[in-house]
Amino acid sequence: MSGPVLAPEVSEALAAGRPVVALESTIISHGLPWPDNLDLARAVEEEVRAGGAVPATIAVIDGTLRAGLDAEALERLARAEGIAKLSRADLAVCIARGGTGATTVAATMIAAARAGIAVFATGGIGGVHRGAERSFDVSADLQELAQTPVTVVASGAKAILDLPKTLEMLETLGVPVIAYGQSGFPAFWARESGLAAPLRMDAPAEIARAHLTRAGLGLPGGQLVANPIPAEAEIPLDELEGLIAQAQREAEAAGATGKAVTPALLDRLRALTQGRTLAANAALVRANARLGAAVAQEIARQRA
Ligand code: PSU
Ligand code: MN
Repeated sequence: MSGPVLAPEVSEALAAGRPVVALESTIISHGLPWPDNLDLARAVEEEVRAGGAVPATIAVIDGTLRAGLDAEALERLARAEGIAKLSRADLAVCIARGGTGATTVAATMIAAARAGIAVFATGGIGGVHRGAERSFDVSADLQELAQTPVTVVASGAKAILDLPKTLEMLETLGVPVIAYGQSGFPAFWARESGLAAPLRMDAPAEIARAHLTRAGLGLPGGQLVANPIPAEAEIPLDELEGLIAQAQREAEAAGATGKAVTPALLDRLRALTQGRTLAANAALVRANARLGAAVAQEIARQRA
Protein backbone atom coordinates (compact mmCIF):
# COMPACT_ATOMS: atom_id res chain seq x y z
CA MET A 1 0.00 0.00 0.00
CA SER A 2 1.48 3.32 -0.97
CA GLY A 3 0.78 6.53 0.88
CA PRO A 4 1.32 10.11 -0.20
CA VAL A 5 4.75 11.48 -1.00
CA LEU A 6 5.69 13.48 2.09
CA ALA A 7 7.38 16.88 2.13
CA PRO A 8 10.72 16.55 3.96
CA GLU A 9 9.45 18.55 6.94
CA VAL A 10 6.37 16.34 7.26
CA SER A 11 8.35 13.14 6.95
CA GLU A 12 10.86 14.27 9.61
CA ALA A 13 8.11 15.26 12.03
CA LEU A 14 6.27 11.96 11.60
CA ALA A 15 9.45 9.92 12.00
CA ALA A 16 10.23 11.77 15.24
CA GLY A 17 6.67 11.44 16.58
CA ARG A 18 6.13 15.20 16.43
CA PRO A 19 2.64 16.63 15.77
CA VAL A 20 1.41 17.04 12.18
CA VAL A 21 -1.95 18.42 11.01
CA ALA A 22 -3.35 17.53 7.58
CA LEU A 23 -5.17 20.23 5.60
CA GLU A 24 -7.44 19.76 2.59
CA SER A 25 -7.27 21.47 -0.79
CA THR A 26 -10.86 21.40 -2.12
CA ILE A 27 -11.63 24.34 0.13
CA ILE A 28 -8.80 26.17 -1.72
CA SER A 29 -9.69 25.22 -5.31
CA HIS A 30 -13.47 24.88 -5.10
CA GLY A 31 -14.60 26.48 -1.85
CA LEU A 32 -13.16 29.99 -1.95
CA PRO A 33 -12.40 32.60 -4.65
CA TRP A 34 -8.97 33.69 -5.93
CA PRO A 35 -6.91 35.35 -4.49
CA ASP A 36 -8.45 35.17 -0.99
CA ASN A 37 -8.09 31.39 -1.17
CA LEU A 38 -4.31 31.59 -1.51
CA ASP A 39 -4.01 34.03 1.40
CA LEU A 40 -6.14 31.74 3.53
CA ALA A 41 -4.28 28.58 2.52
CA ARG A 42 -1.05 30.22 3.67
CA ALA A 43 -2.59 31.66 6.82
CA VAL A 44 -4.01 28.27 7.83
CA GLU A 45 -0.58 26.66 7.49
CA GLU A 46 0.81 29.46 9.67
CA GLU A 47 -1.85 28.80 12.32
CA VAL A 48 -0.81 25.16 12.48
CA ARG A 49 2.82 26.20 12.91
CA ALA A 50 1.95 28.79 15.55
CA GLY A 51 0.14 25.98 17.36
CA GLY A 52 3.33 23.92 17.44
CA ALA A 53 2.59 21.40 14.66
CA VAL A 54 3.70 20.87 11.07
CA PRO A 55 1.08 21.52 8.35
CA ALA A 56 0.59 18.92 5.61
CA THR A 57 -1.70 20.24 2.88
CA ILE A 58 -2.86 17.36 0.71
CA ALA A 59 -3.51 17.26 -3.06
CA VAL A 60 -2.69 15.30 -6.22
CA ILE A 61 -0.10 17.23 -8.26
CA ASP A 62 0.63 15.90 -11.77
CA GLY A 63 -0.32 12.37 -10.79
CA THR A 64 1.42 12.32 -7.39
CA LEU A 65 -0.51 12.27 -4.13
CA ARG A 66 1.34 14.67 -1.82
CA ALA A 67 1.21 15.62 1.87
CA GLY A 68 2.98 18.94 2.35
CA LEU A 69 3.02 21.28 -0.66
CA ASP A 70 5.51 23.87 -1.86
CA ALA A 71 4.50 27.48 -2.62
CA GLU A 72 4.13 26.78 -6.34
CA ALA A 73 1.71 23.87 -5.85
CA LEU A 74 -0.36 25.89 -3.38
CA GLU A 75 -0.65 28.76 -5.88
CA ARG A 76 -1.63 26.38 -8.67
CA LEU A 77 -4.41 24.94 -6.53
CA ALA A 78 -5.60 28.43 -5.66
CA ARG A 79 -5.69 29.55 -9.32
CA ALA A 80 -7.93 26.50 -9.79
CA GLU A 81 -7.41 26.10 -13.53
CA GLY A 82 -7.99 22.48 -14.53
CA ILE A 83 -8.04 21.29 -10.91
CA ALA A 84 -10.40 18.36 -10.34
CA LYS A 85 -12.38 17.88 -7.12
CA LEU A 86 -11.29 14.53 -5.72
CA SER A 87 -13.30 12.47 -3.31
CA ARG A 88 -12.80 8.76 -2.49
CA ALA A 89 -14.14 7.69 -5.91
CA ASP A 90 -11.81 9.96 -7.88
CA LEU A 91 -8.47 9.66 -6.13
CA ALA A 92 -7.00 6.60 -7.88
CA VAL A 93 -8.27 7.63 -11.32
CA CYS A 94 -6.66 11.09 -11.05
CA ILE A 95 -3.34 9.57 -9.96
CA ALA A 96 -3.48 6.92 -12.69
CA ARG A 97 -4.05 9.56 -15.37
CA GLY A 98 -1.32 11.89 -14.12
CA GLY A 99 -3.88 14.57 -13.32
CA THR A 100 -3.99 17.34 -10.75
CA GLY A 101 -6.75 17.63 -8.21
CA ALA A 102 -7.81 19.04 -4.86
CA THR A 103 -8.83 16.60 -2.14
CA THR A 104 -12.15 16.78 -0.28
CA VAL A 105 -12.52 15.87 3.37
CA ALA A 106 -12.97 12.21 2.39
CA ALA A 107 -9.91 12.04 0.13
CA THR A 108 -7.79 14.08 2.56
CA MET A 109 -8.66 11.64 5.36
CA ILE A 110 -7.58 8.71 3.17
CA ALA A 111 -4.23 10.35 2.40
CA ALA A 112 -3.68 11.42 6.02
CA ALA A 113 -4.37 7.93 7.36
CA ARG A 114 -1.97 6.36 4.83
CA ALA A 115 0.71 8.86 5.88
CA GLY A 116 0.18 8.21 9.59
CA ILE A 117 -1.29 11.66 10.29
CA ALA A 118 -3.91 11.50 13.06
CA VAL A 119 -5.46 14.96 12.86
CA PHE A 120 -6.98 16.96 10.00
CA ALA A 121 -8.41 20.48 10.20
CA THR A 122 -10.85 22.09 7.77
CA GLY A 123 -13.88 24.39 7.56
CA GLY A 124 -16.93 22.18 7.51
CA ILE A 125 -17.50 18.62 6.43
CA GLY A 126 -19.94 17.66 3.70
CA GLY A 127 -23.16 15.97 4.81
CA VAL A 128 -26.77 15.28 3.91
CA HIS A 129 -28.04 17.97 1.55
CA ARG A 130 -31.39 19.71 1.92
CA GLY A 131 -33.85 17.87 -0.29
CA ALA A 132 -31.80 14.66 -0.01
CA GLU A 133 -35.08 12.72 0.11
CA ARG A 134 -35.42 13.67 -3.58
CA SER A 135 -31.79 14.07 -4.71
CA PHE A 136 -30.12 11.35 -2.58
CA ASP A 137 -27.21 13.82 -2.26
CA VAL A 138 -25.19 12.69 0.75
CA SER A 139 -21.49 13.58 0.93
CA ALA A 140 -18.96 10.77 0.85
CA ASP A 141 -17.33 12.59 3.81
CA LEU A 142 -19.77 10.89 6.20
CA GLN A 143 -18.90 7.34 5.15
CA GLU A 144 -15.22 8.23 5.30
CA LEU A 145 -15.53 9.29 8.92
CA ALA A 146 -17.00 5.85 9.58
CA GLN A 147 -14.06 3.97 8.13
CA THR A 148 -10.86 6.01 8.25
CA PRO A 149 -9.12 6.66 11.59
CA VAL A 150 -8.52 10.42 11.50
CA THR A 151 -9.81 13.05 13.92
CA VAL A 152 -11.37 15.81 11.83
CA VAL A 153 -11.62 19.28 13.36
CA ALA A 154 -14.31 21.34 11.60
CA SER A 155 -17.00 23.87 12.53
CA GLY A 156 -19.64 21.18 12.25
CA ALA A 157 -21.18 20.54 8.86
CA LYS A 158 -21.82 23.40 6.45
CA ALA A 159 -25.05 25.24 7.25
CA ILE A 160 -26.18 24.83 3.62
CA LEU A 161 -26.87 21.20 4.57
CA ASP A 162 -29.72 19.50 6.37
CA LEU A 163 -28.07 19.40 9.79
CA PRO A 164 -30.60 17.17 11.62
CA LYS A 165 -30.32 14.54 8.87
CA THR A 166 -26.53 14.89 8.86
CA LEU A 167 -26.40 14.20 12.61
CA GLU A 168 -28.73 11.20 12.23
CA MET A 169 -26.52 9.78 9.50
CA LEU A 170 -23.37 10.25 11.59
CA GLU A 171 -25.08 8.41 14.45
CA THR A 172 -26.07 5.55 12.12
CA LEU A 173 -22.48 5.34 10.86
CA GLY A 174 -21.10 5.22 14.39
CA VAL A 175 -19.11 8.43 14.16
CA PRO A 176 -18.42 10.24 17.46
CA VAL A 177 -19.57 13.86 17.05
CA ILE A 178 -17.88 15.96 19.71
CA ALA A 179 -18.77 19.62 20.22
CA TYR A 180 -15.80 21.54 21.58
CA GLY A 181 -16.44 23.76 24.61
CA GLN A 182 -20.23 23.86 24.29
CA SER A 183 -23.21 21.51 24.30
CA GLY A 184 -24.77 22.56 21.00
CA PHE A 185 -23.78 21.35 17.54
CA PRO A 186 -22.30 24.34 15.68
CA ALA A 187 -23.57 25.39 12.24
CA PHE A 188 -20.41 26.48 10.40
CA TRP A 189 -20.90 30.27 10.06
CA ALA A 190 -23.00 30.28 13.25
CA ARG A 191 -21.96 29.03 16.69
CA GLU A 192 -25.25 27.26 17.34
CA SER A 193 -27.47 25.17 15.07
CA GLY A 194 -30.17 24.78 17.70
CA LEU A 195 -29.37 21.05 17.80
CA ALA A 196 -27.64 19.32 20.68
CA ALA A 197 -24.32 17.67 19.92
CA PRO A 198 -24.17 13.98 20.86
CA LEU A 199 -20.91 14.49 22.81
CA ARG A 200 -19.03 17.39 24.35
CA MET A 201 -15.38 17.86 25.28
CA ASP A 202 -13.60 20.89 26.71
CA ALA A 203 -9.92 20.07 26.32
CA PRO A 204 -7.60 18.84 23.53
CA ALA A 205 -6.20 16.18 25.90
CA GLU A 206 -9.66 14.60 26.18
CA ILE A 207 -10.09 14.54 22.40
CA ALA A 208 -6.63 12.97 22.02
CA ARG A 209 -7.43 10.28 24.60
CA ALA A 210 -10.67 9.42 22.81
CA HIS A 211 -8.83 9.17 19.48
CA LEU A 212 -6.22 6.78 20.88
CA THR A 213 -8.80 4.76 22.80
CA ARG A 214 -10.94 4.31 19.70
CA ALA A 215 -7.90 3.00 17.82
CA GLY A 216 -7.10 0.73 20.77
CA LEU A 217 -10.57 -0.82 20.53
CA GLY A 218 -9.86 -1.67 16.91
CA LEU A 219 -12.72 0.49 15.66
CA PRO A 220 -11.98 1.61 12.12
CA GLY A 221 -13.39 5.13 11.85
CA GLY A 222 -12.43 8.62 12.97
CA GLN A 223 -14.15 11.28 15.01
CA LEU A 224 -15.63 14.66 14.20
CA VAL A 225 -14.68 17.54 16.48
CA ALA A 226 -17.14 20.38 15.96
CA ASN A 227 -15.46 23.65 16.95
CA PRO A 228 -17.77 26.69 16.99
CA ILE A 229 -16.67 29.70 14.93
CA PRO A 230 -15.05 32.49 17.05
CA ALA A 231 -17.88 34.66 18.44
CA GLU A 232 -16.67 37.90 16.81
CA ALA A 233 -16.81 36.31 13.34
CA GLU A 234 -20.14 34.50 13.47
CA ILE A 235 -23.21 35.17 11.33
CA PRO A 236 -26.29 34.09 13.31
CA LEU A 237 -28.36 31.44 11.55
CA ASP A 238 -31.57 33.50 11.43
CA GLU A 239 -29.78 36.05 9.24
CA LEU A 240 -28.71 33.28 6.87
CA GLU A 241 -31.74 30.99 6.65
CA GLY A 242 -33.60 32.94 3.97
CA LEU A 243 -30.48 33.31 1.85
CA ILE A 244 -29.57 29.62 2.15
CA ALA A 245 -33.09 28.69 1.01
CA GLN A 246 -32.78 31.08 -1.92
CA ALA A 247 -29.36 29.71 -2.95
CA GLN A 248 -30.75 26.17 -2.67
CA ARG A 249 -33.75 26.99 -4.92
CA GLU A 250 -31.48 28.62 -7.48
CA ALA A 251 -29.05 25.69 -7.53
CA GLU A 252 -31.92 23.23 -8.03
CA ALA A 253 -33.45 25.36 -10.79
CA ALA A 254 -30.05 25.55 -12.51
CA GLY A 255 -29.87 21.75 -12.41
CA ALA A 256 -26.74 21.54 -10.22
CA THR A 257 -25.97 17.94 -9.22
CA GLY A 258 -23.11 15.87 -7.82
CA LYS A 259 -19.85 17.65 -7.09
CA ALA A 260 -21.11 20.97 -8.40
CA VAL A 261 -23.74 21.47 -5.68
CA THR A 262 -21.57 22.50 -2.72
CA PRO A 263 -19.32 24.95 -4.66
CA ALA A 264 -22.39 26.53 -6.29
CA LEU A 265 -24.13 27.07 -2.94
CA LEU A 266 -21.03 28.50 -1.25
CA ASP A 267 -20.39 30.82 -4.16
CA ARG A 268 -23.96 32.11 -4.25
CA LEU A 269 -24.05 32.72 -0.49
CA ARG A 270 -20.87 34.72 -0.71
CA ALA A 271 -22.53 37.01 -3.24
CA LEU A 272 -25.83 37.19 -1.34
CA THR A 273 -24.03 38.20 1.89
CA GLN A 274 -21.63 40.67 0.21
CA GLY A 275 -18.67 38.54 1.23
CA ARG A 276 -19.61 38.07 4.87
CA THR A 277 -19.59 34.27 4.59
CA LEU A 278 -16.08 34.47 3.14
CA ALA A 279 -14.74 36.40 6.14
CA ALA A 280 -16.51 34.03 8.52
CA ASN A 281 -15.18 31.00 6.64
CA ALA A 282 -11.63 32.32 6.94
CA ALA A 283 -11.97 32.92 10.68
CA LEU A 284 -13.37 29.48 11.42
CA VAL A 285 -10.80 27.58 9.36
CA ARG A 286 -8.00 29.38 11.17
CA ALA A 287 -9.50 28.57 14.55
CA ASN A 288 -9.87 24.92 13.54
CA ALA A 289 -6.22 24.78 12.45
CA ARG A 290 -5.23 26.04 15.92
CA LEU A 291 -7.37 23.48 17.71
CA GLY A 292 -6.13 20.75 15.35
CA ALA A 293 -2.55 21.60 16.29
CA ALA A 294 -3.39 21.39 19.99
CA VAL A 295 -5.04 17.98 19.53
CA ALA A 296 -2.10 16.72 17.45
CA GLN A 297 0.29 17.85 20.18
CA GLU A 298 -1.70 15.95 22.79
CA ILE A 299 -1.84 12.80 20.67
CA ALA A 300 1.95 12.98 20.21
CA ARG A 301 2.44 13.47 23.97
CA GLN A 302 0.10 10.65 24.99
CA ARG A 303 1.68 8.26 22.50
CA ALA A 304 5.21 8.97 23.74
N1 PSU B 1 -15.23 23.24 4.03
C1 PSU B 1 -15.23 24.51 3.57
N2 PSU B 1 -15.36 24.71 2.22
C2 PSU B 1 -15.40 23.65 1.33
C3 PSU B 1 -15.35 22.32 1.82
C4 PSU B 1 -15.28 22.18 3.18
O1 PSU B 1 -15.17 25.45 4.37
O2 PSU B 1 -15.45 23.88 0.13
C5 PSU B 1 -15.36 21.14 0.87
C6 PSU B 1 -14.73 19.93 1.55
O3 PSU B 1 -13.67 19.50 0.74
C7 PSU B 1 -15.82 18.89 1.60
C8 PSU B 1 -16.58 19.23 0.36
O4 PSU B 1 -15.31 17.57 1.61
O5 PSU B 1 -16.63 20.66 0.42
C9 PSU B 1 -17.92 18.55 0.34
O6 PSU B 1 -18.33 18.41 -0.98
P1 PSU B 1 -19.56 17.45 -1.33
O7 PSU B 1 -20.75 18.08 -0.66
O8 PSU B 1 -19.65 17.47 -2.84
O9 PSU B 1 -19.24 16.09 -0.79
MN1 MN C 1 -22.77 15.58 -2.98
